[in-house]
Amino acid sequence: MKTPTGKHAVVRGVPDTYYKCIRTGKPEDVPDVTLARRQHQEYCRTLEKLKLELLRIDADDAYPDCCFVEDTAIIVASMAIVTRIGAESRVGESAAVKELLQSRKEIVEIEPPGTLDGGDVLRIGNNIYIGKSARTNTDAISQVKRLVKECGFNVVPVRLKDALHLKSVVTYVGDDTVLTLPGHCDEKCFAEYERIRVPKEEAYAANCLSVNGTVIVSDGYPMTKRLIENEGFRTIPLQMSEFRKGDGSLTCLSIIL
Ligand code: CIR
Repeated sequence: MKTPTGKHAVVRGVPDTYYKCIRTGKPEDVPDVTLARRQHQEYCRTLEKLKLELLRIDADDAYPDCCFVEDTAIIVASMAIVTRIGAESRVGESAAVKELLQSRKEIVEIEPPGTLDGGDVLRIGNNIYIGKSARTNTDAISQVKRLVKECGFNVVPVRLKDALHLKSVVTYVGDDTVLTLPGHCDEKCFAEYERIRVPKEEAYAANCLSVNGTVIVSDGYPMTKRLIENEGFRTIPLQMSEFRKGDGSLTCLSIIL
């Protein structure tokens, strides 16, 4: 299978309240909203350079985490599965995304007691890997299984250890190759793919965004960048410091259609 492709990317602005986002880092590492906006702008520009048309949603100050739009919906064929995010302060973020997607996709929704964050969902061809995390529960995974069965997709639950989301520790690079941070999930789930292992000291680099023939990587992780390039992929590094402070990364900032 070749690298993932897309025509559109849903992105959502960084709210004034972003400094209050959910985060687990050092208390003093408060995200700088102005710098986060600059980094977000560069992210958007890069997606456009990669031939994605942006579908923009305004930031909402009521939701400090709303720029992490990936968590609000997953796209499977003609369907948009609107999630129920597993963090209470974020549940309302999905409404604006649902409104935007309804003219393009058939909308279905995760129902309570299911909770699911898009960051836990990794699609590779017909396989949909879903992390069982503190945010995503087995009820939601069963709902996704039922919803996608008819379209021929196979759902694989993946138990996680010490990771916010599945895509914090495993992402798809393309050409049947995954980027993994060892020790955080059962790697046997991904045995059918080539694996690029991220060195422990570059853990944050395990989240990359591969689209339209290029792999966007976080800047400042030279070993991982080199490992990806050695496999023949073209990379573009982006500064992500302010999203890292908010426990988010490259895939979190868009939904690719
Ligand atoms: C959160 O804890 O929900 C946000 N601060 C970070 C979400 C990152 N999203 C993602 O990895 N898909």
